[in-house]
Amino acid sequence: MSENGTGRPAVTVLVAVYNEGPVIGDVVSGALAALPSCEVLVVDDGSTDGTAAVAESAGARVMRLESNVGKGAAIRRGIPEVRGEIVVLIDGDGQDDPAEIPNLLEALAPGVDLVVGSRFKGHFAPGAITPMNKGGNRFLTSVVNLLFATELTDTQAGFKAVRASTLRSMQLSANRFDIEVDLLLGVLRSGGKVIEVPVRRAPRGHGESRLSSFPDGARIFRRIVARRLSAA
Ligand SMILES: Nc1nc2c(ncn2[C@@H]2O[C@H](COP(=O)(O)OP(=O)(O)O)[C@@H](O)[C@H]2O)c(=O)[nH]1
Ligand SMILES: [Mg+2]
Repeated sequence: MSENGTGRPAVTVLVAVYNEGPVIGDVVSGALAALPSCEVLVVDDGSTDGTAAVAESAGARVMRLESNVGKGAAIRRGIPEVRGEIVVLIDGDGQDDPAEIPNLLEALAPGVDLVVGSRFKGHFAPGAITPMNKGGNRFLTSVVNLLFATELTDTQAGFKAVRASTLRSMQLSANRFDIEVDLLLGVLRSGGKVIEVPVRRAPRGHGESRLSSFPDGARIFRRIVARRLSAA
């Protein structure tokens, strides 16, 4: 997908990161290799390990937040700044493969409002997720399917494609990892169509997941139930 004649990129790849210095460069350059005309916007959430400088030298536009606000809050801060008409959300820790970005974009056909990269339809490489988090994801996905009459396989995936206009029309409020269901259920609640495409999930190349199974799982569960009640 190329520029759209306005000098603006058609696609913005939006990456919210915290302390991913050793790998963010590969994510940015991988996105630019997969889609040379895209803009990569990195929201650096108060990192202390040089993430912002690495992202910038790999070709990203970097928005720096003074202090750590959480993944959801960082994505929400980035949304007004995206210049593309389509936004690809991808994790900045190297677990998602930027080479798969074109697959997500291709699936964002007319009539489709949100494309989710499903690791359950695709593949988790060994060590890509803990058994606890995998079980938690399956449970939370069953709750969504039950409450929203969907047949989804992966409600916690961060790899997504969505139009900027859709993002801007939603009232997102999640600060942490509950941003994934905030966005997904926001689209479903407004009658939008969500489809999943298979993606591969790699293990983390450095550091550890910042998702805490119980507090974050409980926060996500509460948000799903609250969304269902407010939709009723
Ligand atoms: N902006 C921001 N991003 C974060 C924060 N914590 C994690 N992330 C990013 O969110 C993505 C997924 O985080 P991670 O801890 O690996 O969770 P997991 O992949 O679900 O186990 C990565 O790109 C992280 O850099 C945070 O506090 N703020
Ligand atoms: Mg991760």
